[in-house]
Amino acid sequence: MPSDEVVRDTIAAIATPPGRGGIGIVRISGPGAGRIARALLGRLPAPRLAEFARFADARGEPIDEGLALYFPAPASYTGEEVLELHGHGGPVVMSTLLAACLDAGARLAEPGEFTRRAFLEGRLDLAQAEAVADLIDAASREAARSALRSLTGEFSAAIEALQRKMVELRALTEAQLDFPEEELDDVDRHDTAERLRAVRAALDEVLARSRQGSLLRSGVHVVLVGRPNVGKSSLLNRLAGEERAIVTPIPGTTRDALREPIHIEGVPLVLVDTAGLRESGDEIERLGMARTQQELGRADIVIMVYEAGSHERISEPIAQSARIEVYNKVDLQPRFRAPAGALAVSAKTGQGLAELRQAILRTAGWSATGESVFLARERHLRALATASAHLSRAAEQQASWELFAEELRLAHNALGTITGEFTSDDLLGEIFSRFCIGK
Ligand SMILES: Nc1nc2c(ncn2[C@@H]2O[C@H](COP(=O)(O)OP(=O)(O)OP(=O)(O)O)[C@@H](O)[C@H]2O)c(=O)[nH]1
Ligand SMILES: [Mg+2]
Repeated sequence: MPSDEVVRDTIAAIATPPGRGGIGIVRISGPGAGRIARALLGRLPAPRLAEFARFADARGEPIDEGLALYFPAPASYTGEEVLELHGHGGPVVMSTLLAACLDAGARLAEPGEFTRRAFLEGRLDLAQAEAVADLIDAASREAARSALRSLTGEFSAAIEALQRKMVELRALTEAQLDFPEEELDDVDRHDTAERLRAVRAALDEVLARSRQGSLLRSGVHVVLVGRPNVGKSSLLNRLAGEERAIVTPIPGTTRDALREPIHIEGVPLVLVDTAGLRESGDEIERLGMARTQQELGRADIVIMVYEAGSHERISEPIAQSARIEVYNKVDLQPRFRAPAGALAVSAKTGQGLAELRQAILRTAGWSATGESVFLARERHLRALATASAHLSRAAEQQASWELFAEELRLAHNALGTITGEFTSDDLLGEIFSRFCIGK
């Protein structure tokens, strides 16, 4: 993306999290960074060398001492002149240091503004900029690994490879536009059809890897439901590996929905324990059951828990989310066989729990193929799906080169929104406003 021609102001923000820490960093970016260095440190530090310095305000009052790092443009995070002041990470020190930068001519950065500038300066494409936020927000090791892959450009490279194939195909078809239809021979048609097939297959593969990766971002909602006392809370505790929910032999123990974030093989899930469903019960229990219904509305996966050997079923209609049927307490019914498609488990002994974990992952759409996945966002999935729809329309348009080329162009543009080649200011605003200040 080309840099916009406006002269930018100089921004400053505390880049480290609020609170107390050994080190706190104030980051400054923009054409005035050098001037601010002179104002606070009395000199311009040597480029890219950590220098010990005293930080003082405009009246010469000392604020702190620490390291100063100066990056001349364009070799910096934002591509602009950048100054980092590493002081002691106390809230008072940091806000005084920041105030001194503002006095010296900087303005407070908006959320995500450093990364937005990096994007505008062409240091990162849009998918990489998003990966910065995803890496910081990663909820599991697996999510962090995938975010890092996007940050280093692996996802963008896959998108660009698809775009290149589309451009080749467009060039080929647009050359045909100059000839009357009847002069085209079948060889050309066959060749384009073959190439289109290859692009579609490659796009489908990227889409599959992205769908998988999107699971690492979103955190799948898994809701445990069943009649009272079947062992829902016990199963939650088992899956969480901790005694989170209260378990008693009294039916109706769980009154309120309890959410517990867990990981299975690095995939983040939110496990929700609910109040058991039954007709009777006091007012609290009825309110609890109303919450159960709410949770069901939000569920990606519902785990229906039954007691092995019991014929009690849930009478309430359950939302049409993907479901897993589980028969618990099989330790009490050693001869019990679960019906086809259902699992026999014991929260007490742990029997069947590994299978349950695998079933949850499978139902969520996760397949451990060993193939690296892309930590895609909803926005990316939509763009890929749009591109895929245009390609399938192109496949139907082979009688008309104009329409065929047009569908290819639209598919190419849809992919361009991922890396930010074609994006509106509104979209940029929306993406970067979700960052924290200082990123
Ligand atoms: N033997 C055996 N007992 C179990 C098993 N799972 C749960 N229990 C017992 O069954 C009783 C009910 O367990 P809970 O986990 O509280 O059941 P719940 O479905 O959450 O019940 P409510 O919150 O009342 O809806 C407790 O006494 C548990 O110890 C199991 O796998 N085997
Ligand atoms: Mg319970």
